[in-house]
Amino acid sequence: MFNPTAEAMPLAQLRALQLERLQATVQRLSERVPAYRTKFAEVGVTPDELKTLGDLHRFPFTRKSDLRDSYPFGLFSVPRSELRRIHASSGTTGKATVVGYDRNDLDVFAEVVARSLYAAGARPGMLFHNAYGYGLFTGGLGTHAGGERLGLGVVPISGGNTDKQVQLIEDFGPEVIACTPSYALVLAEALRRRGHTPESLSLRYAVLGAEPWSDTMRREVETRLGVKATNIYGLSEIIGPGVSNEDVHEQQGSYLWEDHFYPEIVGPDTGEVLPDGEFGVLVLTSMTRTAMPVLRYWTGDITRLLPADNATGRTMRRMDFIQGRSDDMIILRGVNVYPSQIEAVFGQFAELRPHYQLVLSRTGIMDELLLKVESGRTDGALGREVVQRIKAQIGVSVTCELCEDGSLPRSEGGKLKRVLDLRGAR
Ligand code: DLL
Repeated sequence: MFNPTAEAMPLAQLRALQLERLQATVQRLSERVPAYRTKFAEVGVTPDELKTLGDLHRFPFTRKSDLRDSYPFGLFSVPRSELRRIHASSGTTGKATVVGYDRNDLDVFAEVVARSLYAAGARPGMLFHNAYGYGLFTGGLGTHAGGERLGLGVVPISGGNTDKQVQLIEDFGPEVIACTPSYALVLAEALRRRGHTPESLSLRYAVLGAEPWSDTMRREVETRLGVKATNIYGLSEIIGPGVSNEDVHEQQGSYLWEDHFYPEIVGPDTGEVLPDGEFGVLVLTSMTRTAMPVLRYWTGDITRLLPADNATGRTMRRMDFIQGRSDDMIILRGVNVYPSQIEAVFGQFAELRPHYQLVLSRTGIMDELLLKVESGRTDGALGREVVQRIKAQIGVSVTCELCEDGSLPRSEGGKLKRVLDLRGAR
């Protein structure tokens, strides 16, 4: 379901459409959502000041705290009777953030997920093993509806219950699987234990996201499951999964569905818009949502925008892997480090597995970072080499503990937390 009218729209036409849709969104928010009216008044901006795309930076960001402050329905711009679905994320602190969808929003959601799955290699008629969690989390139901829209046969297995997942993969023979990358590795291990080889499995395409991962992890999943894996990105505040997806033939950045979501990259400290190609915080505006449009949402996710690649025919920009979240950034004795940078370095060692954990602790005033990583070899020489390479390539001193296979936490079907911060827990 490659949609050339949208995905390969001439650039000038795309920019004109974005401006028109952004103007309508800003107008709608100003008319219907008091919290936005107040925010606009606070910075002294009015909807008619959005005359070009370059004017967007004058408008305020929306942050997670804005959603919390408006709990539960304060940012909705339709009456409650028009809602057709609600999702929420529990978050680690405080109240859940709640998002609402009307009929139009569910239609947009299914459309962008269908596009994503198509880009990932799925084709009508294939079976789709959907192991994202069903429930208040947007992953399961979101990819489900998109799969149906594309014409896939969806198996709504949800997350967890690994034995059953293995059984259904054996019995049904799905071509497409979707889950978190960390759970894909758990499934791969379980399938191997059942005597399967990557070649014996029916799976061909894996659509992985909802948590940070990297090319290192991609190679692992592809080899172990015998699939082509692509990166699906999204967040509930903007819609859920399906904000962007890589093209399976290219695997170099996820195409942002720019006719629905307007991306900006801003400096984490300054909030200034940065040019394409530079790393910063991804800020997204939903341009076609009606129940709950969100303006300039500060995702906290660090990435960069890449130009579209004409080989696929698309004109929309791509985004790189998420390097980390601005709030996950570890400042270790003055050096900023993201978990993905460390993963990229130890991924260069064939003896190390993709199962790892980062433990932050504090002795006196010194922060310490311990990398625990599974390995077939647990001798000191290998550990020392890892430490040296991290120092040489990232510039931080860490300690490294090589752990036995299977000893570190695994995904139970949802997002896996890799950073354990013990600094506050003395
Ligand atoms: O995780 C939506 C989703 C479901 C995306 C299934 C992909 C697949 P939230 O629970 O609201 O929504 O969490 C959003 O998860 O801000 C990122 O920090 C992280 N995230 C999502 N996709 C990726 C990805 C869903 N591909 C938050 N790479 C986002 C890295 C991701 N991080």
